[in-house]
Amino acid sequence: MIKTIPTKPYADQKPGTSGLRKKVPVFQQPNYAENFIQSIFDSLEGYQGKCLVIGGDGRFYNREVIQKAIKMAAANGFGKVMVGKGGILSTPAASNIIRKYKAFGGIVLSASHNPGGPTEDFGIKYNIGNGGPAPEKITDAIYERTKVIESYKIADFADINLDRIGREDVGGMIVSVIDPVEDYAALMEELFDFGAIRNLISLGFRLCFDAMSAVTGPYAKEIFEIRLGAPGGSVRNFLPLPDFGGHHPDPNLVYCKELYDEMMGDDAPDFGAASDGDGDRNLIIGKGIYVTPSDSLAILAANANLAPGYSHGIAGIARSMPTSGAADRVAEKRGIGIYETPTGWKFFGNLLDAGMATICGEESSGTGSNHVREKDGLWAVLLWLNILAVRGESVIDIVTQHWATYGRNYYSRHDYEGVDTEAANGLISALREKLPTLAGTKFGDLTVAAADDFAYHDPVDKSVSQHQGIRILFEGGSRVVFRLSGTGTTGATLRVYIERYEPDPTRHNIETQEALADLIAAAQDIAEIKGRTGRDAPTVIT
Ligand code: VG1
Ligand code: CO
Repeated sequence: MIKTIPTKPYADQKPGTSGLRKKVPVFQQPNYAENFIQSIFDSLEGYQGKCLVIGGDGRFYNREVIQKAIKMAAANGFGKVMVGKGGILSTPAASNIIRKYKAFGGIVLSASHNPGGPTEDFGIKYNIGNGGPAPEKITDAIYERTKVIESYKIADFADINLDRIGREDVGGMIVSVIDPVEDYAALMEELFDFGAIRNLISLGFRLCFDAMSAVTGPYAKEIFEIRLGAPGGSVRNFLPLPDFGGHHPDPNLVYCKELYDEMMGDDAPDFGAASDGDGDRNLIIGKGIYVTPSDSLAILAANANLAPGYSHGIAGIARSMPTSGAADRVAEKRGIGIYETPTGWKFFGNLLDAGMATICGEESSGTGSNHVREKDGLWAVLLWLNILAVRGESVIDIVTQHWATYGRNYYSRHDYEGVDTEAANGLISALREKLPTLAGTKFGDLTVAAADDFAYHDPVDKSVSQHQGIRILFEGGSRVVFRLSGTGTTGATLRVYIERYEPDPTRHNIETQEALADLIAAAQDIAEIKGRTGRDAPTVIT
């Protein structure tokens, strides 16, 4: 039986960088999740009888919303739902399932790198048939719909048993509960030389992967310990917990400090890695060296041909605007395309679909390729392992050789989290006002060459996205970028991205913050960070 339930719009359902993210209690308001899900369906056309993929990162409230989404999919006329066992599907695995089984689209329940639990974060994101996050045209339509929604449709049947793999017919719609890991692991075996990696590990190479009590645990156990033969215990915190064990599942140097310290110690394993809440981010640390995500993107792109999935080379590289230009130098040398997009994976979809880019990346620890349409944490780890196995060198050697060949892009991001929203907006608008007068201005020894508010012109669908970050470019190629986060749920987060290019190999061993000190000071001055936010120092430095 299908019920039509009257509802009232909520004014705050605008999707951000990656779907709608709010605190759990916000989602628990009457009809809040239902309104958003119905608005998704109302913004789509042609899904009658088709398949919808549903899964999430296992965080608190995941199962409840999955049950709602299944019943609403049935009421709205989907023919089939594929859902991960236990409600689990990592973001890249969901993308793979959508593509592999030619589903109409998918609903991914995650707040990614944000904490989970009864008072923490939850999120809902819609992915289209190519497996990627819905483009802005669709997310804008969803938002418009949420503002006027009057009712939603839901079918009246008992909850699905999410813990048993199998198929159920629920009043005309098939619900298929699938193994969340199997298809993903098979795809990884196609792309990478598992034999070579297994061999490396059998020769004593030690790897350590921290799943941060989030979604990658079951994937990493299966892939690293079972298929690649890493000793038991190589994968840590492998049990997905609804509150991630109280940790912040963001794989950066602050929240993975323990792993970092271990990797810098005398008895460090050869390779350390971690992923985030929903499995699309990666942290790579070699023995004695942290690999900046922007460098990792460049190194993976430069060496991808060593993995079977990319042995014919790559067509092009795409990076988000705030990501360092390290990848640009690889593209230039190889004579392949390089694309600069706004922050957020949804902007890569068109380039990947058009075959213009093969590898994409963001400074925020996101790297991926055309194998799915999301960034993919374990993919990045496996590509690193494949490269290490073929080259037979250490991470630190590979990175330093890369710098010697291409030069080094010193890079850091400073985040000011939980800043007063008005103060943050004021800071950005003041910067915007200053833009026309900045060129030629001096900050210490630095002279501003150009300054703008980044706008992206999508070369495929010709859409334009404005206001994607304030860029201050200095003479000599250094730059600072300012933007506000679109994934946070408490106040505002100011992100300051700082970059300097250094071609001289004798100057490649400076501590990053020191190498960037004058730019950091200039960023302070230009944006009046302290005066406007009251903050002396960033909350997170990556
Ligand atoms: C952040 C990152 C961005 C990433 C997004 C989603 O967005 O900067 O690069 O694509 O998170 O990542 P923002 O708007 O907060 O800067 V995930 O792993 O949270 O889905
Ligand atoms: Co994520």
